[in-house]
Amino acid sequence: MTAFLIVLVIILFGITVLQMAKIFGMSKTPEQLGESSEIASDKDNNINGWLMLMFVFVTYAILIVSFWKWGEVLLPKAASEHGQGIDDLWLISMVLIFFVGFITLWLLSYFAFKYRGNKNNRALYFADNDKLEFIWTVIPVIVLAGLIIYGLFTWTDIMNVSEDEDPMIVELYAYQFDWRARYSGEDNTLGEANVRLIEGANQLGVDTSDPNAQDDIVVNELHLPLGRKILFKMRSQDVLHSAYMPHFRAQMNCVPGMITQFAFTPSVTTEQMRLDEEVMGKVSRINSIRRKNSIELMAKGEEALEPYEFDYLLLCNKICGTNHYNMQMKIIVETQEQYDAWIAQQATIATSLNK
Ligand SMILES: [Cu+2]
Repeated sequence: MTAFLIVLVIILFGITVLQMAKIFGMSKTPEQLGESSEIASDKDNNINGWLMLMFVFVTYAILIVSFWKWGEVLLPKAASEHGQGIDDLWLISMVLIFFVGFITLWLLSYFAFKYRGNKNNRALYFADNDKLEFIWTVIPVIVLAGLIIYGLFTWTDIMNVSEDEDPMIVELYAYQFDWRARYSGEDNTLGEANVRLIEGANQLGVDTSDPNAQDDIVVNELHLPLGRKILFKMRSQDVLHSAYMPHFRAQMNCVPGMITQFAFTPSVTTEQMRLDEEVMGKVSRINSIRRKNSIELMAKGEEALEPYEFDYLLLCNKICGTNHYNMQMKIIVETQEQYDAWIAQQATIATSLNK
C-alpha cells in the first residue's frame, strides 16, 4: 500500500511539472513564441468554423430522416377517454422542444462559424445587457410555468376518480414473470388478499374466508367493457413491476406491500382498433417482416410464423428480471354484452377454490 502511494505521488508530481511547463509556455508573448503548432492558425479556425456549420445541417438531416423513416412506429390513436389529454400534452411539449432546439442549435453553430478566429479581428468587450437577459429569463419562465400548470391540471383530471362515476374495480397482480387480473364480481369489492396466503391454486393469496372474495374472478386475459370506467388496483408479489398499457396511455408502478391505482375508460374496442387505418398499416408491415422470416425458417425446415393480429397489451415497464421482456397480458375491449357473456363463463373463487 505504501509503495503504491509513493508511486502515485511520483506520478502526480510528474503531471504537475508537465502542466506547469505548459502554462509557462502559454504565458510567453508571440515574439518569444514564434510560429507554434500549439496555437490555432487561421486555417485551423476556418476548418473548425465550417465543421460547426456542417454539424448543424447534419443534425437537422438526421432529425428529418428519423421522423420520415421511423415516424410510423409511434403509437396509434389513444383508446381511452383521458388518452387525448396525454397526447395533447405530449404534442405541445415536443413541438416546443423541437422549435427551441432547432433555433438554439442554429444560433450556436452559426455564431461559432461566423465569429471563427481570424488574426485581423479583435474581440468586442461586452459586459452585459439587462434587457436581453430579462427577455431570455422571462420567456422560459412563462412557457415552463404554463406547461407545468397545464400538466398538473391534466394529471389531477386523470388521477381523481369520483364515487359517482361508479368505476368497476379490477385488480392487476404482477409477479415474476406474468400478470393475473382479479375481477371484484357482483359486489364490485375485492376480497382481502396477502402474499402470505399464497398456497397451491390460490396464486394471488386471496383470503378465501372473506365474504367479499367469494365472487372474485381470477383470469389471465383482461376483458374490458367499452365506455365503462375501470379502476385498477395494482399489487406485486415480489419486486417492482409497472403496469403499462400504452394504447390506453396508462402506466402505474406495482409495488410489493402496497396497493397503487389507476383508472381509465376504454373508448375503442379491439375490433374497431383492428380496422383503424394506422393500425392496419402497422399490422401489414409486421406481417411482411414475419413472412420474410418465415421463408428463412422454412428453408431451415422449421415452422413458419403465425400472421400477427393486433391486440391491446398490458406490459411490464420495470426491468424486473430475466423474463421481463415477455411479461405481458392480452387486453380485449368489447361491448357490454360481449363482456357480460365472457365474465359469466369464468369461475369465481367460491367455485374454483372453496369447493
Ligand atoms: Cu415486471
